[in-house]
Formats: sequence, structure tokens, C-alpha cells
Amino acid sequence: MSNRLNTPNDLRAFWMPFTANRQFKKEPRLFVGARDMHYTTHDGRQVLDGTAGLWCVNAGHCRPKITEAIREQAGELDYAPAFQLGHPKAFELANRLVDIAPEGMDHVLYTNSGSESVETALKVALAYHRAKGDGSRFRLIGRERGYHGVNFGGISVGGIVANRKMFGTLLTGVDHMPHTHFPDKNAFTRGEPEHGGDIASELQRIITLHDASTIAAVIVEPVAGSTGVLIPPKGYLQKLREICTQHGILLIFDEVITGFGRLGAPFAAQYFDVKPDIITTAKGLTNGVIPMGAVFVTSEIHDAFMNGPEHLIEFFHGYTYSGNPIACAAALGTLDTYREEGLLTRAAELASYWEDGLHSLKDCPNVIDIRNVGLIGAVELASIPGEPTKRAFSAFLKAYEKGLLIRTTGDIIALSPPLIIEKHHIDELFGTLREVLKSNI
Ligand code: PXG
Repeated sequence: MSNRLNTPNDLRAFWMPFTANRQFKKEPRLFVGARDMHYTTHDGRQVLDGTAGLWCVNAGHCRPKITEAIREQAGELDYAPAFQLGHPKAFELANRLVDIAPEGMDHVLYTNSGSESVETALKVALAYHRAKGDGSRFRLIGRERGYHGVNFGGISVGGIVANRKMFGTLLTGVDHMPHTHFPDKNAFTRGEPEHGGDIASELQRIITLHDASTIAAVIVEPVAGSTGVLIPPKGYLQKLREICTQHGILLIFDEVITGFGRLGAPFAAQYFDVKPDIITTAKGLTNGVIPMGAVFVTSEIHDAFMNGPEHLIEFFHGYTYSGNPIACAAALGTLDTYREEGLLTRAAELASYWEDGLHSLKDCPNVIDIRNVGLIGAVELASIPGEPTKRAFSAFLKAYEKGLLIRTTGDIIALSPPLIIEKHHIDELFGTLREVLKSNI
């Protein structure tokens, strides 16, 4: 016992998520502070945040409005039961969210993460058809290389093999569309690729196979993030929308990374001008500071549940922490910060500068593709033969040593800085990344 109490910094007990635990614990990388665009490491170095934490710290770190909102709320109302009771900020926040959402997305359900937002959206979709008396629509369609969190619904509709293969049979009644990555034709495209929009017609093939009357919803990330940044080819999302509409299938946009200004509009639905029926969010909702997600649905979906005796619960779903007061306060502080600093559209102003900086890396060794949209960028590297992921992971470690935080997935480097980034940070980021890529990785 005394041994335990005496070892507060022993790293063994914490089994870290999505981490090479043994490598990490040999050479730990700990952050002990953060402000605006930078982290402070445990050995006292400043690290430029090229990834907004994990795509979530859109307003930058330790922003005063958010910190203060949390502090005040914690002293005023710490928790209110989420079921059959409420508190004012949950309603205020929902109204504020609906105001910035695509027109017609008029209702919000709260969750605690992106994964929970996805489960919630899939359940809403299934229950919606059933509430309308169309209960034969039980199938869910996802996409190869899709990432929709780590819970069972999400990994079932998701298409990242490593996240699925260990976990048994998953949900039944799920099918997948092909992914949209065509490196032979689209490598080094700036923005939306020309080639590949037609692949959306594969959805029609799947519908023909199963019959539309069995399909509840299609879920896609408008820009696939976790798999290594795949930008939708021109016309692709529009075509998915048309096909879903034609067959009475709900279209869910998983905007956990694209939501809250990442592309230069509040949501990707607005950026691409394609309106889904349901939008899932999390991350940027609270600037990553407190776990929280939100699922937006149309009035048509919401209203389909609002029938039967009024004392009965309309939808049997929710979480103890749905609309937690401190999370709501953090989200309101975040929305205030976004509004005051114009952050939900700032990526649009910086996108071309960002794009030029990113594509200037084209001549670096082992770079086989570069992709971008809004304030998202990806640099794909040739794998070391027989050792996939190693080159990008070495780049991650080198960048960290040189004071830059990047993310890697497979042999792809993904970048998604806080939306407060300035041009001189962009210069520094790509300057450091150039040095990393030119070193012997
Ligand atoms: N949907 C999408 C589209 C996501 O990107 C989730 C759901 C799940 O969210 P939670 O909050 O349950 O983690 C995500 C999460 C990366 C990376 O580096 C991406 C995510 C999480 C961590 C790292 O690509 N996306």
C-alpha cells in the first residue's frame, strides 16, 4: 500500500487510449500547460499545436471566456438531473446552436462525446422510421475508411479495419459504400478533387441489392478525418443527398471534426451546401475543454416522435450527463468566443495561405500526396517497405522534439490547427515540418 501511495507518477496503471503504451512509457510525452496556440511540455518546452489537441481546441487553449464560464457554473449549479428536469443553460445552448446550424436543423440532443453522438444519431434514425410506421427500415449504410467513434454502432458503420476486426460480429444489417480515395487521379489536388464524384452511385447499387424499404440511414463524414483526411470529390455529397432523398433514406453527416468552423463555415453542410437530416457533433462544441456532444435533427424527425399521450416519454434514450450544466456553460463560453472573434468563418480567410504552405512540401522526400480543405491538411508519405506507419510515427516524434504537434494515422500526417492560428504560425508550422520531412525518417 505504502508503495502505491508513494508512486503518484508511476505510468503503469493508466492503459492509454489509441496509444503505443510501451513506447510511450519508455519515453513519455506529457503536457503540463497550454495557452492559445501552444502547449508546455513537462520538460518546459513550448510546442506549437498543429492539431487543435485532437481536432477539438478550435478557439485555442485556456481561453478566458470558457475558463470563467466553467468556474462560475461549478459554483452555482453543479449538476441537475437530465431526465424529467432541466436547467436554463441547456435550453439557451440548444437555441444558440440551432441559430448557427443549417436551416431546418431545429432540435438538439446532447451527448458526452462524438462516439455517443453517433450512437444517438443511429438510434434516432431507426426510431424515426418506426415512429412513422415504417419499421422495416432497419439497415444502416456507412463507408469504407469511415470513422464514427469507437462504440458498437460507430464501429459497425465505420470502415477502419483495425477498429473493427477484434470485436466480433458488430451490428447486423450494416453495409458499406466504397471510400473516395483515388490517389492515381487526384494526388496533390488542392481542395475538392475532380475525379471520383460518381462513386456515390455505388449507394444506388447497395439500395438495389437490399431494397430501399429496408434502409434507415446513410452515415458519412463530409470530410473523412481519422482515416487520413479524404476530401469529398466534386459532386459526391450532392449525389448522396439526391439518392437518399429519392428513396426516403435519412442522410447523417458526422461533423465531429468538421463542425464549429473547421472548413470556414459553422458546419460542413453549409460549406458544401448539402443539407443532411441529422448532424453529429462534439469536440469543437466546448473547445474540447469539457466532454460534450450534440446531435442536430430536423423538425420533421423531431415532430414524428411528438405524439401519443403527453405524460409518456417520446424517445427512450439519454445519458446521465446529457446537457450537464458545466458542459453547457463551457459550450456557451465557447460559442461566445467563436462569435466575438469570428472564428466560425476564419478558416475561409486563411484557407488559401494554408493551402500554399501545405503544398510547398510537395518536393520533400517520400511525400506521395498532399490534400487540404479549410484549415485541414494531410501529407501522405510512402511507407517504409514492410514497416507501415513507422515513417509517419518517426515524423511525429521528430516534430514533437522540434516543438511542433502533428497527428499521424498510418503513414499520413494530419494537420488541423486551432482556428486562431496566425500566418506566422503557419509559416513556422510548415517550416518545421519541412525540416522533419527532410531529416532521415
Ligand atoms: N466521429 C468522427 C467523425 C470523429 O472524427 C468521433 C466520431 C468520435 O468522437 P469521440 O469524442 O468519441 O472520440 C470522431 C473522433 C484523429 C482523431 O487524430 C480523430 C478523432 C478522435 C481522436 C483522434 O484523427 N475523431
